[in-house]
Amino acid sequence: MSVDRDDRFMRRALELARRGLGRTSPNPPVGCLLTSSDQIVAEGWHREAGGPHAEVDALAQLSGSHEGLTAYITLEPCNHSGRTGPCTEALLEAGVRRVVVGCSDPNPIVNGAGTQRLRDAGVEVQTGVLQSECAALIRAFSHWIQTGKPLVTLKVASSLDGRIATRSGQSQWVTGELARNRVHQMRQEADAVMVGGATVRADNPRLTVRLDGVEAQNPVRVVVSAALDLPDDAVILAPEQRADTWILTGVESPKRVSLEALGVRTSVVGGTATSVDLAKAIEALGAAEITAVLVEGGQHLATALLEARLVDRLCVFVAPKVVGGDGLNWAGSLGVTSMDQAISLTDVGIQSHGDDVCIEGTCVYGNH
Ligand code: AOF
Ligand code: ZN
Repeated sequence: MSVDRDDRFMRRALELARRGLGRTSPNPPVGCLLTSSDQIVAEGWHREAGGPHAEVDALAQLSGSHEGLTAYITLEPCNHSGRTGPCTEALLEAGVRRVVVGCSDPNPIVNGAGTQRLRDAGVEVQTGVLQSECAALIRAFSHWIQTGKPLVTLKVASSLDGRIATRSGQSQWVTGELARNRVHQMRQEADAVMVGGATVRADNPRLTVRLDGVEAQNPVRVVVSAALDLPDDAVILAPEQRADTWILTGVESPKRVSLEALGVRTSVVGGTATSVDLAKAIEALGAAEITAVLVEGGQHLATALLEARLVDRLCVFVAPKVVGGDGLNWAGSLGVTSMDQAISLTDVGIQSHGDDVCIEGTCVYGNH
């Protein structure tokens, strides 16, 4: 049994799974390939919720009969009937003899039952191959299925000295084109992009995905606004065929009627006339089967989310520029008076995008 071979095939299954990133919610992206005598004979991936799972997609590509099939799957196969039937049965019926799994399914109704079913049927099952890569790919799904809330990633584009704009609010552009392309990819992989009303007023962002050569799948554009005082000509309020806008506010307001008349969804999630209860806002997104939220600022929303400990992942793009003390900081006061109260990151990854650097990781909140 070759570890190299299993890693190599699982790496390919991961590539297949990535094709579904940002398109499968509330299901996880999953890839599957089938081999016979160490030759790939079929490949599949999960394309959208309600559609065939990766295993069934791969089995549908099989032609002719093959001896001793092995399946490489990034996620433990399901053993339940949901929108589709159990993958374990489909694999058994096709005569698969060996199953190599990346990570287990955190869905409480699967969670080990899939691999157990296969073992009980006499299939050789190997688990944990490229486990951390496979688990990282479904990070948002894992979070949502276990908590009911979306994974919240705060993205910041900042200068070396932590500034996101000049004093007048001018922010185009802090980072370079390659970093901005990466942000478009992050939007593509998210179910929702979230900003505060202040960012809509200051930047008038489109919040859509613009990537060369990629058919964009736009996330829902979520605006958190207590006052609902968004300019009538804001781009995100204009009808846009391929991107929905959803405005979350704190209390009932007559302004909702005119916003809804523009074709925009609005919801009262709780809070006051001057501030939206962000924990409730995040819960509302989770209830709408949004598993991954990308927060794109600005300072007010970022600070409020950090204060409420609602940011799960932080992703800071740092440009080699110094704006100085006149510029706007990306985080306002968090009441930190000693270092053990600071927010730190674990599981840190660092990538370069041209001259910019991206530092990302999982937030660990300090002793407060
Ligand atoms: C797999 N292969 O490709 C995926 C799985 O409602 P359903 O039938 O689509 O089932 C959704 C659940 O199935 C989802 O919550 C997760 O536990 C699992 N996803 N399982 O065997 C796949 N996408
Ligand atoms: Zn399945």
